[in-house]
Amino acid sequence: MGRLGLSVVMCVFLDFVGNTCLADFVADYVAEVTADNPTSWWRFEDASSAGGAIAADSAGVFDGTYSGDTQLLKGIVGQSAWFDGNLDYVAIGAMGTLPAQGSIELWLLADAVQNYRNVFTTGPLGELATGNAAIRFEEHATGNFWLAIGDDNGGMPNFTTPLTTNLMAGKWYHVVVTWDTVLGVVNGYLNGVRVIADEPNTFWPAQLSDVKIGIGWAPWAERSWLGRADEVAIYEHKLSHERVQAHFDVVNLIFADSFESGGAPGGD
Ligand SMILES: [Ca+2]
Ligand SMILES: [Ca+2]
Repeated sequence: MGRLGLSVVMCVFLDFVGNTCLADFVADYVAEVTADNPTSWWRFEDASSAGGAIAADSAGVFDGTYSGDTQLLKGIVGQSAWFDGNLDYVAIGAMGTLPAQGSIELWLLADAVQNYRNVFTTGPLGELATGNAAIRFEEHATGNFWLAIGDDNGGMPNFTTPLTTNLMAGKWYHVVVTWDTVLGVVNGYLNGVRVIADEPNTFWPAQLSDVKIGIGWAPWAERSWLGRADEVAIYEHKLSHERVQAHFDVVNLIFADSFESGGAPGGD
């Protein structure tokens, strides 16, 4: 067992005897995200997801609603939302005009890596007509996990450069996308590493028209996320690489041994 592994054991032990080690980790993560002033932040620390319960926006006014049979399970920071791959999602709704610059951050875990599952969208479930009028995250069975950004007419020329070509089931990943409609570029980060670097983009949705966590593009089972999402945040500015790294590092400090094999720990 390496030094970091030992520190995790000590952390759990200290937590067991009443020390605040794990609580400190959560507080540290909250502090790092709060320092960047998110517009909205869905943490899934809610008491229940049953019967259309509220998914609280910890930073703003856009509380969501748990839909389908979305469950609350162990997350990367506290609880996460778990989606069964069959029309579960958290409905946020309209959030207004797409900011000229912004960021979307989330942690995800796929139970299986399969075609077309979307973990997040800013737009409608409109299939070819309007399903692309969004910023979306989609996985394919090849292991590709990438962004689709389209305009209000449903135009979406290509997926971005993949955030990873080897998405693995049962691993947590930290994902951040930043956009700049003035410069016409997208940046993407996976586990703190910038993997999409100033990629040109000219297709943008005008609105954050129908934000949802756990589904995208179409109201179909195959477009539904199978796995977890946690700590989903939207910012009306671009997170710098340094700030993305700072958010990731809080978790990496605790779970570094597991990240070395390609991702953070699996679920419970
Ligand atoms: Ca959480
Ligand atoms: Ca379901």
